[in-house]
Amino acid sequence: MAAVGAAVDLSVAGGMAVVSPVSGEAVATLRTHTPAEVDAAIDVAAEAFRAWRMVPPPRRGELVRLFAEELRAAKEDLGRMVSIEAGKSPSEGLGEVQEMIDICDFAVGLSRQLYGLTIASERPGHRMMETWHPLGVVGLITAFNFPCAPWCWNAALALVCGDPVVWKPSEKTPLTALACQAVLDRAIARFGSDAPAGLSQVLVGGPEVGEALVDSPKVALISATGSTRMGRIVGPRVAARFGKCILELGGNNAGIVCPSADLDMALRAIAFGAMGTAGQRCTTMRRLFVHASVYDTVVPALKKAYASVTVGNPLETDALVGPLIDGRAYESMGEALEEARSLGGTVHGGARAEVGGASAYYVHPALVEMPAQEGPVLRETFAPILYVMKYTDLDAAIEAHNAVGGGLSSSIFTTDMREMETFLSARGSDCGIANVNIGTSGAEIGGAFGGEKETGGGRESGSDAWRAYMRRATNTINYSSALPLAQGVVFDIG
Ligand code: UN1
Repeated sequence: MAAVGAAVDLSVAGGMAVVSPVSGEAVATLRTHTPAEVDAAIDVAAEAFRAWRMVPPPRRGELVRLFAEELRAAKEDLGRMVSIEAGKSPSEGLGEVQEMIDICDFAVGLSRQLYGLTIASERPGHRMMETWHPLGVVGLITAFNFPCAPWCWNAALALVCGDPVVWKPSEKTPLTALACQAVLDRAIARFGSDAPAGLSQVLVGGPEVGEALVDSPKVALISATGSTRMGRIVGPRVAARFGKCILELGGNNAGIVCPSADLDMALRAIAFGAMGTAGQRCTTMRRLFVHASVYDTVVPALKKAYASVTVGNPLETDALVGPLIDGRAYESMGEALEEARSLGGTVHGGARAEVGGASAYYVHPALVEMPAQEGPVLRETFAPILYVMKYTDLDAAIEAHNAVGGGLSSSIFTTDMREMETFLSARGSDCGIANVNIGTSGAEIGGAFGGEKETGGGRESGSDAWRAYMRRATNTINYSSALPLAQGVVFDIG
């Protein structure tokens, strides 16, 4: 399994440059894997599957338990790597590694709970049961903003389910991926020889590597995290070969602040949800509907929070807001704000912050009061922009809340039980995550993570997400001595 990772030379001229958003400067150059190496990696994984599927699941869980131990030991280093490559604050970098540890702990327990049902048969002397078998090679495609946790949400489950993994990380964050693989290799070395070569591999390269995984009939499941644009390409291509897919795509997430809300609690949650990770989470809060009766309290308080938030270098400070990933992200933010202004929006904040050099892009988060939900409010812009709108009727606010793509995460702030239950009901939030009195981001791994709209409904991590990494067989066993009726057919069995 180390063979492919070890083929990466960290100082190859003409290779793929890895730029840290913290400084805007290159921190490494990697040789990318050739198409032949990508094919070879998939072949090795397919071979590994034949062996790994026969290792008893609790034993497979033991590997993930050892991996969690290694992750605990490497937590500081990995967290710092996340800060260097993705520009996250130290606490967010460490938080991401903690999510990896959490899903490993979850998966260890799961390795003893891959239950199937026993089903009452309508036929006398028959028993039916459901068996869950390993699925095959899992291809993972991940995004820059969470450079390690989503890989682990998938990999920990895939490994206990009996599936090898081949990972294509974002071109922007391959070093974190190689570091994760190195940590897993330590666990594999301790585990023993029943871990086949090729159980986990990292492939460094551009879209062509992802395409090779997507199109390979040897890859049973593609689990991809990224933009809806990427999902629209991946989904149909995997479907065309009848492969399985988990898509974890964008979110245009919103909160609703009701008249009875605990405003202190709401403001803290909104500030963190909208500004944390510089708005570069799929769970970032991007829209806010505030009841007219509290609008003039909430919006000035938010303006104050926005004006005072610290924007800074994540390697030197614990500022809540670090850099945008690159110049393109900065441009998209500017375009969205310009469009909002042209539609009558009032923009507070949003200017470039004087941190880092000319090629680093730090911004002050933007709060935008909008007269209506239109233009950029309907889109996910991967930057810290929160659009605020006033409402008077909760049903209308819920309608507006649901009138966008995404459908990933949502929050209501209320102490009124009717409002809360309405938001959580069938006519409430249409998102995969519907929260009460907490923000949209920070989902725990215990809940299946994913959205319900413009995401393919994919779910990874907790709950019963493991089923996607396995195949189900229904077995019928006839233990009766009565011969089945086979009208008109004569059997001669001597
Ligand atoms: C993402 O933004 O891609 O809920 C994932 C959260 C994190 C996961 C976000 N646990 O914000």
